[in-house]
Amino acid sequence: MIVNLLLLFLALSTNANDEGYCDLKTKTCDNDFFKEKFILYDVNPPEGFNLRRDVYMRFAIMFAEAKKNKNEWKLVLPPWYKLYHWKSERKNYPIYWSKFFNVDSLKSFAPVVELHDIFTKTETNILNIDHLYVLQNFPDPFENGEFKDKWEIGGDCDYDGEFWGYSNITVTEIVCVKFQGRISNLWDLVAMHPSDKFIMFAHGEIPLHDYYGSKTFWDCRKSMKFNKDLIKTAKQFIADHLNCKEEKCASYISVHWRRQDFARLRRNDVPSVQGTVKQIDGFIKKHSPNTKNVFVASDGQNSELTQLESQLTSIGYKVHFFIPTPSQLNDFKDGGIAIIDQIICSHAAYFIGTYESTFTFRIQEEREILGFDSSTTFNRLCPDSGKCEKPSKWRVVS
Ligand SMILES: Nc1nc2c(ncn2[C@@H]2O[C@H](COP(=O)(O)OP(=O)(O)OP(=O)(O)O)[C@@H](O)[C@H]2O)c(=O)[nH]1
Ligand SMILES: *[C@@H]1O[C@H](CO)[C@@H](O)[C@H](O)[C@H]1NC(C)=O
Ligand SMILES: [Mg+2]
Repeated sequence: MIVNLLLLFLALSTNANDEGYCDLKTKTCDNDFFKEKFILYDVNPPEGFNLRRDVYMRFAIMFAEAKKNKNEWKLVLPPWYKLYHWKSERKNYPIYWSKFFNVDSLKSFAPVVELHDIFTKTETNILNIDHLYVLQNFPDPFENGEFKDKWEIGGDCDYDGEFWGYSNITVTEIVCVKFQGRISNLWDLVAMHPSDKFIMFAHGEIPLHDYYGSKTFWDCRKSMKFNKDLIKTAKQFIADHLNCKEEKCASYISVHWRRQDFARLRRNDVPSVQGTVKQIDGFIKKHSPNTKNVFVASDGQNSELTQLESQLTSIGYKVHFFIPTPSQLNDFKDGGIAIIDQIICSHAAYFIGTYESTFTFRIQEEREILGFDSSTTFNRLCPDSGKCEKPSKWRVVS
């Protein structure tokens, strides 16, 4: 009874003041947790880190917009777990967002919390999700030739994730939902069970941005600042090896040379080693003839990287790679090393990317935010032969 009265009081006091009266003034309100509500999401297991960053933005924008209408739901940041490309992680423990991002900066844009923050607040040893909505595509997205926003409950589905390896996350009810269109329509699903406290969406990659490339999109993107240690390490590398202490460097060009699955499966989009050398040389001669330093970010194998390096060196360039020490790798993880590569690429005088790689897209956005001229950013490696479409330009909006 006393507890109920307390809850009532808390509910009234929040209504009276949406700044969180209780939390700020009395500090006795750790019990705030009783009235908070949380939405978790997960992404199709095989998706990579950089698409997941875009999925985050869709959810973060959905929550930031809703917060303006005093929405009480918080977004739980899904830990990074068993990512396909992160091969050096032997133990597949979940990695929290603070390892890669500045979570305070994320919070300045949207009401987000790390999963461990809600773990420490539950009273039992179980985190129970009231409804887990498993999103699925419609078999035919075009009805009468038209793509329309819609959703429909029903059909068969399974949750194909693993709750980030936590066996103490449980679910009361799984709901299968065919869904297409804008992410803000997920609020209709949320509204079906207003007394839920924890809900979750699986296949969070299915809903789309309400407005891709809008000012809000870029505000969100700007809030995705990296973890400070990653920035520091990248800047130290740029200062030590690439002779630059500015934000916009003139002393090197950068290349994102995506290999692995791209080199195997996308021969029409990515060049051979020789083709890469020829294009980098041609690009520098045309745009920046005095540049000697070439920074290469790549997921390529050592043998390919050595070939690329020796061929570029033989025609007079100095090639740089960020090669982590074992302790840096252990500390930053594969994901952190990839971010360091991205930061170093972002500050270069010119950037040449890989066609349709989300890793490249994230670098291009970073450069837009830094204020580089778009012509220095939206350049791509072409296949050795055949057509080579120009990359799309997504310009920053302020
Ligand atoms: N360190 C480093 N890792 C890279 C590099 N390029 C790719 N990777 C790794 O491979 C992953 C790339 O996968 P995604 O994030 O899916 O990006 P993508 O595969 O280029 O793009 P899509 O699959 O088309 O979405 C990264 O998260 C890295 O782990 C690179 O230049 N440096
Ligand atoms: C679930 O397990 C993890 C690790 O085993 C633990 O850190 C976390 O606090 C647990 N969650 C809850 C709600 O007790
Ligand atoms: Mg990928």
